[in-house]
Amino acid sequence: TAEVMSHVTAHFGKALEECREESGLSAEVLEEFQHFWREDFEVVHRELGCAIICMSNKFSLLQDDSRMHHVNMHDYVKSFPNGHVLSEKLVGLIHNCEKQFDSMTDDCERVVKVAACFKVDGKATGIPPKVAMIEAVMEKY
Ligand code: BOM
Repeated sequence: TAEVMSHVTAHFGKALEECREESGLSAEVLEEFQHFWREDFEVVHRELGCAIICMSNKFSLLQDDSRMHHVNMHDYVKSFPNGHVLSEKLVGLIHNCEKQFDSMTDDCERVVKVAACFKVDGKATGIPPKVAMIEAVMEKY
């Protein structure tokens, strides 16, 4: 599933540049989206949450309340090679994280918490791709 996740990340990450201005996420914090998965990258900046919302909206992955759109996320992940082996697991992981931070009213702050939770919980299920795996598939998207 790290292999599948490398495709999802490569594709999703292409939307970062379109979202940089409106999210205010500086290149000093995160230069390329695939570095999200680096062990030493801390998922803490509010601007990263704003960027993830903006990027997700490019692919209709969120509902109006900035929570995950389960059906669209499932279909999005399934659209990648072997995506069906990851789609349900990913939706479950993200939803479980959303529930933990549901009381947060600032959408950007909440989404960066959900993303950090997803990164931690994903480790237990072998989801995190190596940056080199993502780079290997970048050219496909
Ligand atoms: O409640 C908000 C839901 C936000 C969903 C996105 C969380 C994970 C984003 C961080 C990692 C992304 C890597 C690939 C794209 C997955 C959709």
